[in-house]
Amino acid sequence: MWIRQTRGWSLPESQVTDERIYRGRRRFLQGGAALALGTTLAPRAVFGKPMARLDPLGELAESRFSTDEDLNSYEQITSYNNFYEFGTGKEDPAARAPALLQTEPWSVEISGEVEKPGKVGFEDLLGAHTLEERIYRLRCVEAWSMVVPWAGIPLAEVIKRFQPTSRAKYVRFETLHDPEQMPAQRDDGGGFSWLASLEWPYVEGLRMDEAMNPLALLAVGLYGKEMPAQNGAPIRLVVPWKYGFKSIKSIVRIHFQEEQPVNTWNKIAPNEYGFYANVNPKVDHPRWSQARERRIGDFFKRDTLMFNGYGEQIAHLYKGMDLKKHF
Ligand SMILES: Nc1nc2c(c(=O)[nH]1)N[C@H]1C(S)=C(S)[C@@H](COP(=O)(O)O)O[C@H]1N2
Ligand SMILES: [Mo]
Repeated sequence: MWIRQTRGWSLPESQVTDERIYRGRRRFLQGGAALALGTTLAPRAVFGKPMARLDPLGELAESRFSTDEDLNSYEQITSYNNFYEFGTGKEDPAARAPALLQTEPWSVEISGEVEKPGKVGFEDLLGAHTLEERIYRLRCVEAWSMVVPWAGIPLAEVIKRFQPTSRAKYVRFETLHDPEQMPAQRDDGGGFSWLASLEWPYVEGLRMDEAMNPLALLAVGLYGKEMPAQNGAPIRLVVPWKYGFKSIKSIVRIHFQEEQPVNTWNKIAPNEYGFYANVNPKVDHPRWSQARERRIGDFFKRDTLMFNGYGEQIAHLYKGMDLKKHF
């Protein structure tokens, strides 16, 4: 698949990448050396596709937005997923997506209120930008969380290239719709009957100023490698101050429009999932509390932070808004 550069801290295929080694490697490289790390550890199999088969991304720029909290392991991040196109179980995406999802070739359609609409190949979409590492907290609306070292490009930079018009007030994103690749989109819901009744594709949206905030990321990898299928290969959104369902996977369309988009979960259950979906410990889900969360791998729960801890960067976007109403 696409490889930008293979300098920096890219590793031999056989290098295992768990949290400890990944951190160690980053420190090591900051010290100036770049090669000759041990290769004696066996590659870690991640269900369908061993991570060793995913290409390294090359050098990534560091970001001031990264947290220094402990990372979740590669295995945790790639084996406990929500990607309903492949089933509703947390293990379903890892078990099914790597074999089914075809990410090559891939293109993204830019449409609606933009000066430069058109179909853009994946490599062209990325071509001009420097990949950054962004270590973000991810807080699912189901009250679990992880810390993930994403690799990607700021959404704002991509949006600017296509020159939205003054009528572009919102951005709508769509996931691939292909029942051959995504079992839940088949007539029988791929064995999950209630999924058959959903309207595909999965849709998400952001207000334009949210999309232009520097925290919003188009991610193409994690742990320094290409995006695993189950995490939304080859390109997905990451909006760290919002519940995980806003971070739409495997994007094939970015559409600019004047009206607020209707996002998939809002359509399914409008009283449970709003458009904004900002992480907010004070606004409970109708069926459970959002005050606390379980970090995957932890035994004890921890307090959930307002805006998932990103208020300094984004709280101003919601000044004067009633966050209980615009949940
Ligand atoms: N297309 C699509 N995108 C999706 C989902 C989905 O089911 N389909 N699930 C969302 C939810 S609920 C969460 S919590 C995150 C999970 O991302 P991860 O599996 O990479 O941790 O993806 C989001 N993006
Ligand atoms: Mo989620």
